[in-house]
Amino acid sequence: MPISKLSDQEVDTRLSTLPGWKRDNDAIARTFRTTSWKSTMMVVNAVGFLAEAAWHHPDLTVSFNAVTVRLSTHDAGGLSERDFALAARIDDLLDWRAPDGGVLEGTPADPRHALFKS
Ligand code: HBI
Repeated sequence: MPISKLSDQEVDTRLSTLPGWKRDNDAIARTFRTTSWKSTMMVVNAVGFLAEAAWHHPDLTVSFNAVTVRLSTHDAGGLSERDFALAARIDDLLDWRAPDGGVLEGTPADPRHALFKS
C-alpha cells in the first residue's frame, strides 16, 4: 500500500507523543540503554520480531550496552505514519514493567538482573 511522507509539522505533532524519540534528519531515533550484552540482544530480538511482523524495518545500531533504533520509510522518502506506529509499539513493549503487586513479579531487585540502565 502506498504511504505518504509527513510534513515537518505533522512529524513534530507525532513526536510530541513519543518522549524518548528524537528527529534525526529523515528518521526518528531512540536509544535504549541496557545493562549488558544479554539485554542488548533481547532488545534487538524484540524489535526484530515487531519489525518483521509489521513489515517495517528499522536500522539498528548495536553496542555492548545500548541499542539505537532508527525508523524511516524508504518508500515514502522520509517519515510516514508507519514509523510512528512502529515506534509506539516498540515503546509499549520495551517500556513495560511488571506492575507492583501483580501476579508477574518482574526482574528481581538484584542489579545483576536489571535489563535496562536505570
Ligand atoms: N522498512 N523502514 C522501512 N521502510 C520501507 O519503506 C520498507 C520497509 N520494509 C519493507 C518495505 N518497505 C517493503 O514495502 C518494500 O519496499 C520491500
